[in-house]
Amino acid sequence: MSTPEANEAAGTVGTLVVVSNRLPVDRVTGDDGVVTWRPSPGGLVTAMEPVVRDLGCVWVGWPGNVDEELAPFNVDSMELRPVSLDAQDFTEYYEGFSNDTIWPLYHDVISAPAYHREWWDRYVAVNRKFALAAAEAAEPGATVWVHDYQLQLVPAMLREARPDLIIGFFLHIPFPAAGLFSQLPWRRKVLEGMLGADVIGFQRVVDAANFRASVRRYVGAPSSGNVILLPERDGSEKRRVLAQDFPISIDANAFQTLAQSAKVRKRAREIRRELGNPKRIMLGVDRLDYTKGIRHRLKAFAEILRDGEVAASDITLVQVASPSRERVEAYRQLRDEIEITVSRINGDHGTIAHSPVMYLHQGVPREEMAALYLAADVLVVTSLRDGMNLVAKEYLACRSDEQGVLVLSEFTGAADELRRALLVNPHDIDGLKAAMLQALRMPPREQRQRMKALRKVVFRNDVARWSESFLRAVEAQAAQWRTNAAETDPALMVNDPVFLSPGLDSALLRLSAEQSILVACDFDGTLAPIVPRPDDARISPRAERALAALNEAPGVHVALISGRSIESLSATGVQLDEWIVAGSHGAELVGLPDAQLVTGAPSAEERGRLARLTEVLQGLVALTPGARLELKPYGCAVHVRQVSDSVVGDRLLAEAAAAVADMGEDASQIQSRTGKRVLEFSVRRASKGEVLGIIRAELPDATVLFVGDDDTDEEALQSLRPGDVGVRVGDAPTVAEYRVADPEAVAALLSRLVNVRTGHVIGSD
Ligand code: GDG
Repeated sequence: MSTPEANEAAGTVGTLVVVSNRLPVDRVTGDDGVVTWRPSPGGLVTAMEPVVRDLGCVWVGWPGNVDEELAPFNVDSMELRPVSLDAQDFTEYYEGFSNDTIWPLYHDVISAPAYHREWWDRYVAVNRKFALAAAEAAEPGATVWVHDYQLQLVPAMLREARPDLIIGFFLHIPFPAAGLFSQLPWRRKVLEGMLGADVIGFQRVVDAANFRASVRRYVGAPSSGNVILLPERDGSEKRRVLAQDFPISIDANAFQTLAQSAKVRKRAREIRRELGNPKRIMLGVDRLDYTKGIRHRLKAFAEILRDGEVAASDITLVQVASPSRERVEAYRQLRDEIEITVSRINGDHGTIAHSPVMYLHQGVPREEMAALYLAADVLVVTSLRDGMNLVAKEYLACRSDEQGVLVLSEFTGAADELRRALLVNPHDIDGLKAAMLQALRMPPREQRQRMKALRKVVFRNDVARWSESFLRAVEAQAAQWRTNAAETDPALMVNDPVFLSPGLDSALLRLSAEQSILVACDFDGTLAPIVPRPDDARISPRAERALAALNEAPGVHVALISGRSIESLSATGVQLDEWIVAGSHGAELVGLPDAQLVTGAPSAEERGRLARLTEVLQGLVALTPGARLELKPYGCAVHVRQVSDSVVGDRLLAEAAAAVADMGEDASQIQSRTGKRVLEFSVRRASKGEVLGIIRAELPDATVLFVGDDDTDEEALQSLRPGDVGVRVGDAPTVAEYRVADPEAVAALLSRLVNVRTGHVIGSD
């Protein structure tokens, strides 16, 4: 059971209740007839297991056999509450409406969805059964986390039965575009069912956006950023629902540890040997499902062999296809087609000693999976549509040797994060063949570079972070609901003392719905109010909290781009560890996701020039009381803010400029920049615009918000592209489209972005 401490850490009240179609366990009957339960395979279970292991929970679900009434029982830290389904429930609710209506419809109608009214009726009835079981299991005020497409009506039913509960709903599969969703005869009822939740989580930004668009169209509820405002209906209160992406992940450390164990490593070597030591092993692991693109993969593989690009004797494609939904017609047909294709490939290209495709229509134990991941030179994921695809992430987590190549369909949720994989459109068989060949021939060095970057993503966004951010969002949303904040229009939701112009506010709303966002801010005068002594500058606490919340949000990166050196930024006490930080106007750069680009120390030539520059300026500055020379890794800055007579200060700046211009050959290599009461010289050419370009090259899909107050920020503002949002602080001339008055307004702006992106409120200090 959950401990109060653990629940408090997750922000939940009482014991967490998880509701999913299947209980996360399979029955095992021993030779002696004794029944035990073991965790079952599958995406949802793999993802939730580590969460539940740490927190404990009550789990409501179907145990897997029809017509069976079971009393609640415990497995490890879970109290399992079985929901019983009869044969007709199974046929109509599970195989029918869930897997033959919703599943194909939500996966872009790869297979035609069937619409039957009796299936729908049964879906409603079974959803009610689950809702009642959850209502019975939940303590007062508890958090209930409902999962997936089989239970879309449960949130509203549960809210009706137990208005005291806090409800989260997570959809593991894609949510289709409004044009497709509109086919569903019960579309409004399904939307209203999901809207019973306080937070609705999706895998991708586009899924959440599709959902909000359908809600707008069929429920008539507008949204502001990620927040949907439900109208009053039948005397019910106005409510706000957060519909946002929370990309799921895996317990990366657990997979890594498993793959590093001596037993699994030995087994990986054995697998290679048992396959006859082929030069290359390619692996596919999927539930046998038409969404996974297994046919496309086999077709491309067969053509590679046919074309003689790879000798059949040099390669084995291991295809694990775990049995799934075997009574649904589309799945039966698929199995037949795949098995015919596999035999054909082996018949055409195999020998007595070697079959190029090793096909396993069976579930394999987790250890064996890890060994397969380790043995595989290439993992191929060719889904035609996939909510996330955990297999891709598991492969990466296992490869601590930094070898192996991931070929990944761009139609998976995972492709949004795993940009350094070889991304493919599986419908384009020539493109897929080319990517497979590139993967098979990739030099170890490039494998390492890509694998390193990809593993960083998986380890950073692991499943603990996923569940934590989801549960935190549910809690935050419910807290506001309880304090009646729901009475307020979302556009005015944060009762902020600072007023943002309507134009800027809509730009933030638009930005908040982008897939990937880079929030880049200058420091002094933007995040930190200008103070007489630069050493005393401090980031405004509200801005810092807002940036931390943005950095935590999926798909958002935070960068600080300052004229200060990184050392001097650190000395102000701002926490830089988690952010991308460009110091000295971009001459220094750390924290990029790829971690390749960290600027090196100054060269000998730069050091010599810097010494000469410092000497010239020190002499001048010493003569003017109040003036200060700031030493930086790549230059120095003459500050005159504290020179009491501004004429004297200006004169010093002019003299400094003239003295540097007189430095002979060095002069042409020194870059100067004018700031607010400061003149800065640098021996390495850099600019905020250039460094913003370097950062965004690493985050090619990101839409940028840049905020700065200084003339040096104009270079960055000038480099913005259509769709980006540029904000200048203060009233100096600017190319930026928007303005705010001061750092307090910047903090309000960032808080607004947090609010519309995540639903969290960052109050004013
Ligand atoms: C749904 C969404 C989303 C599979 N065969 C065996 C086995 N597995 C494990 C894999 C992986 C999981 O099952 C499959 O997860 P996927 O994400 O690849 O796909 P779905 O089952 O379709 O899952 C999907 C997911 O939910 C989570 O939200 O990513 O998009 O469709 O963990 O390792 N595990 C073992 N033996 C097998 O034979 N031990």
